[in-house]
Amino acid sequence: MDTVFHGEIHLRRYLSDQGKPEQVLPDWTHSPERLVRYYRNMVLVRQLDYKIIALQRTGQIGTYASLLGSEAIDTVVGDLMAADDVLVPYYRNHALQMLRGLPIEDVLCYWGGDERGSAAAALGDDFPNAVPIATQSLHAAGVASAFKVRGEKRVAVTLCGDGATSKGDFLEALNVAGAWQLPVVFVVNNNQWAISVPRSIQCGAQTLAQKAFGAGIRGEQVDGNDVIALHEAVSEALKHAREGKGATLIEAVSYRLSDHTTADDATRYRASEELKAAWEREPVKRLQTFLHEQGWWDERQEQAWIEEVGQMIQTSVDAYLARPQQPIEHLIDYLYAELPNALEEQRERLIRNAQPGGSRHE
Ligand SMILES: Cc1ncc(C[n+]2csc(CCOP(=O)(O)OP(=O)(O)O)c2C)c(N)n1
Ligand SMILES: [Mg+2]
Repeated sequence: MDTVFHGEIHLRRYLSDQGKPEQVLPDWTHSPERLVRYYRNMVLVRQLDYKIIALQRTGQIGTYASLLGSEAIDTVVGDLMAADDVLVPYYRNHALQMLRGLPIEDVLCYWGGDERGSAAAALGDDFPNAVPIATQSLHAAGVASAFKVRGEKRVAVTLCGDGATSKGDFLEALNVAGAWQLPVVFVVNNNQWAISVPRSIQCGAQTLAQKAFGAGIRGEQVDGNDVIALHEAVSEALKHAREGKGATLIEAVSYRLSDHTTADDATRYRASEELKAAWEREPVKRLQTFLHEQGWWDERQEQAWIEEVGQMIQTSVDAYLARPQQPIEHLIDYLYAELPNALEEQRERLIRNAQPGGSRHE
């Protein structure tokens, strides 16, 4: 019998759980600039995450999906994408959107149920968050098709969760990306949980990266808590796509350190030992330890940075809270370019019935 297909999935990893190099590091890590930038961004978005949860708990923002545990993935992808690439995110990518230029105030608006957060001018050609699982994978394939047809050297980058890879939309997107050699990068944030469903019962495959094989595109696994490994994998995937060689699927193995959202209580279905073990390999501490060993981190700088980002976040929170309430018709205004008649009637009714002075987050 002849072997007609041979495939292997590699796991890319440079830093151990404790932040120690496990193999020869790439040259760019020999100077601090980029690594320190990665670290500072991860500290910023983690501080923001804590703040948003506090806002939700005090009724000042809506249901929120924490980014805790995915700081490294968003930071590296956001840093490496070119300005004119297009990001097609899911609901756990606000750190990445911020790196692409979305002001914190608009991030807060989105989670506060204010449509203006998704319509922000700063998004440029980037898409707003997708909440319907895996639909964004197809949108990204569509964007990449347009780039290909127009002969533009741009890349569509899309992210989704482990659970999303079980959806038909995701597999269809991979398929067309392979069939048409599209300039698209699929990044799967495998945080081990799809709400209360663990990775082990979501799919029979050993890795999610191997789903790339069925579509004829590149696929690899990377330690999603290791910025160096992520940097290498994402750079290669972007380069491959930009050179017209086609798509890549990167499975970034991470862990959801938070509840699914603020509407969830993970203690009801997840063992505390598992969470405790995940905190031992989380991305921020791992990079901090590495930087410390290089002499590129100290406690004094850390405190100064935390204070600086704290003020930055507070200024944005103040601006968000001071924003005039969005008009009620915004519920409908962002749905269609041209409103169908039935919605036009509903819109008018909404305006007629609007209570003056209604509270922001009832
Ligand atoms: C089409 C669709 N079905 C179901 C849901 C409800 N839902 C919201 S999040 C989620 C789990 C997603 O898990 P995963 O893809 O692993 O992403 P994570 O939230 O863990 O980052 C589900 C089923 C939805 N939003 N959209
Ligand atoms: Mg998940």
